[in-house]
Amino acid sequence: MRIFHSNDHRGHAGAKEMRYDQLIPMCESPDRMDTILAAVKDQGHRDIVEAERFEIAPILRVHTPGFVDFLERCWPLWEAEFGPGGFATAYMFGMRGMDQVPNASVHSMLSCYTFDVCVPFVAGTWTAIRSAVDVTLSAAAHVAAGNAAAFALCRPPGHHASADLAGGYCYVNNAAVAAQRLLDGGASRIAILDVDYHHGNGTQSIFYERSDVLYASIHATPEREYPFLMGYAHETGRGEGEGFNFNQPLPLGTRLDGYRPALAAALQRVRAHAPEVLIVSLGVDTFARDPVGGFALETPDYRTIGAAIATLNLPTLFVMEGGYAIAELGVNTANVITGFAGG
Ligand code: SP5
Ligand code: ZN
Repeated sequence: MRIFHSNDHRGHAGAKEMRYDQLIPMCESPDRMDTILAAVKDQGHRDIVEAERFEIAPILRVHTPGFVDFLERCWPLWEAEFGPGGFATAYMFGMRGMDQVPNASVHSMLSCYTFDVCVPFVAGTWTAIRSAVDVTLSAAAHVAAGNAAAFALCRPPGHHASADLAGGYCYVNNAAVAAQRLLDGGASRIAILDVDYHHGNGTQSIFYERSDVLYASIHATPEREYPFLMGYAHETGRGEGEGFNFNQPLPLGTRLDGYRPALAAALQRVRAHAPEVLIVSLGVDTFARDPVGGFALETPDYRTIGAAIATLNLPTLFVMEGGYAIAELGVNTANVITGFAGG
C-alpha cells in the first residue's frame, strides 16, 4: 500500500491544550508522524511518497469561504495583536439562536469558527492544514487511479471539523474533502468508516442530509466522552440523508470482544451502501494506554481490525485521525495497514 506524507506539518507545534482544569502540552504533536513512519517502514511498507500540492478549491467544496479565510488569517491577526510566540485560541463562544457574525477582531472569528479550546493556532498551523489536505488528496488520487488502497499519513486530523467550525485538534476535514473530491471525479457513492475513539461530529454534520456519503462510526459514548453532545445511535441522518448515518457508541473500557460485533455491523452497513471507495478515518486512540482515549484495545487487535476492513474488498483510502500514545502509536497504526494487506 502506498503511503503519502509531507513534512510541512512540523510548524504546527508548541501550543497547549486544556485538559479539564489543567493546561498541558498538546497531545496532537509532530512526533506522531515520526513514530508512525518508523513503524510502517519497520513492518516492510517501503512505498512512501511525498504529497503533491493542490489548489484551495477542493477545500471550498466542503468548507465555507469565510471559515477557510479565517483559518489562513487567524495567526497573523493574533500575532499583530499579541506579538510572536504563544498561540491563538477562543476566549468565548456564541449564543445559540442569535445572529452572530464575525467582525474584524480575531476574537470574534475564533468565537464564530471554533467550538472548543482544542484548536490552537501558531505560525505553522495554516501550512500544516494545507499539507494534510495535500497528503489526503494525493492518496485519494492514487485510489481513484485504480490502486487498491492508499494511506494518507497526515496531521492535523480532520473528523471533528464541520463546514465552518474547527475543534478537537481538527481544522479542515481531510476525509470529507477527499470524499467530495472523489464524487466530483465521477464516483456516485462513498462510505466513510470512522474508527477513531471519538465520534466524528464534523464529518457527521457535513454529510448528515446526504445519501451519497454514508458515515459509519464506532466511538466512546457521548454520555461519558468528548464530543459529549453528538454520536448517539438515534442520529441516523435527516431528509435525503435519513438512514445514511450510522453511529455505534460503546462504553468506556471496551475491549476487542465488545468492539468486534460493532465493527462487523459497520462493515455490513458499508457493504450494503456499495460505495466505489471506502474512506477509513483511522484513529488508534482506542488503544488501552492512550492518554486521550478510554477504550482497551491492545496492539495485536489492530491487525484484526485491518484484516476485517480488508474483507470488504473495496478500494480503500486510509486517512489518519487520532492516536496519542507515542510509544505504541506507530506499531498500532502499522498493524492496521499490515492486517489490511494480509500480513
Ligand atoms: C482527532 C481527535 O482524536 N481529537 C480528539 C480531541 C479530544 N479533545 C478532548 C479530550 C477530552 C479528554 N478526555 C480525557 C480522557 C482521559 N483518559
Ligand atoms: Zn480521537
